[in-house]
Amino acid sequence: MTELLEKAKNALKHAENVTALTGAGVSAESGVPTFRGSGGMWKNFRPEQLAAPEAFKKDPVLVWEWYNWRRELIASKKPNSGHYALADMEKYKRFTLITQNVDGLHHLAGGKNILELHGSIWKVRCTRCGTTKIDRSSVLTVPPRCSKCNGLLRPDVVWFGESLDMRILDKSIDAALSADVFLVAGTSGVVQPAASLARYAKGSGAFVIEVNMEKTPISIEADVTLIGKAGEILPMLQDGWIEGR
Ligand code: BJW
Ligand code: ZN
Repeated sequence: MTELLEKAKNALKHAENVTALTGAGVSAESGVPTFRGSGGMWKNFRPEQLAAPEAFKKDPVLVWEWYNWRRELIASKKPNSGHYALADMEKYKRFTLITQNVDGLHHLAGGKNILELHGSIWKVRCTRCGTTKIDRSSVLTVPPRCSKCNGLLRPDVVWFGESLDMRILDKSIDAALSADVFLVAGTSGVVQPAASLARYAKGSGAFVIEVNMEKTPISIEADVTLIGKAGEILPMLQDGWIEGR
């Protein structure tokens, strides 16, 4: 582990351009449940059953109840040392943070150049007129309606089978392709197209560092996989980019 950690720190030290991709594991130590694994269930529903347009069409109240539960839970959580370590990188490197997380905790930690690949749980979008707005109230009347056209509002997040925002995806691909170091933390690496970004980065010559509690499909691409908690390992890597300033 020490040798791998030193290798990763050395790559960060010499990098000019760093891109990170984060997933739910980075927020796990803040108390936000991950999607897959033991903590991912809500009232016997798997996230895949609710984070889907078909589920919303069939039962918008049920889907909104799940989102309300998550909004309330996330509102009570704070960024952890992993979020803060990543926010610190912006001071030293050309840095892009791509996150699959919708919780907003990277912003709360002070991060600025953030691409929210799967949207934000704090934004709502009208299914009729398309208006989007930020709504941080922890409990919305279920199901909420648009103040302009009375259409049904939905969370402004990306569900399974839906296209990602192409501007954000294009910027993410550019950031992956231009990175000297691509740092992947806390993602199971099973959801596309996010999971392919490490491969794009690797293909264009980046040194790929993975931080996770276990090996994932991304480990094949990774030059170094550091097994452990993001909230512990990311601050350890911090010396690498600070030394390289
Ligand atoms: C720790 C830790 C600690 C724990 N420290 N680590 C190509 C092949 C096959 C399928 C597809 C494909 N292209 C597209 C698809 C279909 C689909 C897909 O990927 N399916 C696969 C699951 C098979 N993708 C899509 O539908 C995407 N759309 C798309 O591509 O559009 C074009 C298209 C349309 C139609 C057909 C084909 C293409 C959209 C995907 C949207 C994902 N949405 C969600 C919900 C967001 C909203 C919400 O939050 O409510 O995004 S699903 C959920 O998974 C969420 C997450 O962002 C995403 C990824 O999860 P993540 O972050 O990796 O979390 P976990 O829980 O999986 O993993 C946590 C990890 O942390 C674990 O590894 C732990 O070990 C680790 N960990 N504690 C460090 N302390
Ligand atoms: Zn509307």
